Amino acid sequence: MKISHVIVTTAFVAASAFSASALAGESAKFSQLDADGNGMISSDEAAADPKLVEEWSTADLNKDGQLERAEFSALEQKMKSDKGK
Ligand SMILES: [Ca+2]
Repeated sequence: MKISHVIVTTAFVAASAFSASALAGESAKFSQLDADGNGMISSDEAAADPKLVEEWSTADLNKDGQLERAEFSALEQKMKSDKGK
């Protein structure tokens, strides 16, 4: 019981560290686009990046008109995998 708890906690910490470093990799571009620094890229801010405008409708996963970090990160992953084709 106690050991499995430690394993779960360790796995969670490892997963968090992984996603944090993945986010750090994306953050430069994200921060650059997030002109007002509110942690979201609005469609106005996205206009600075033609590629992002092109992908906007697929990138805005929850259709709230803003890209949060997770959505931006998912887009970067998608663009990377598209390139590999
Ligand atoms: Ca959104």
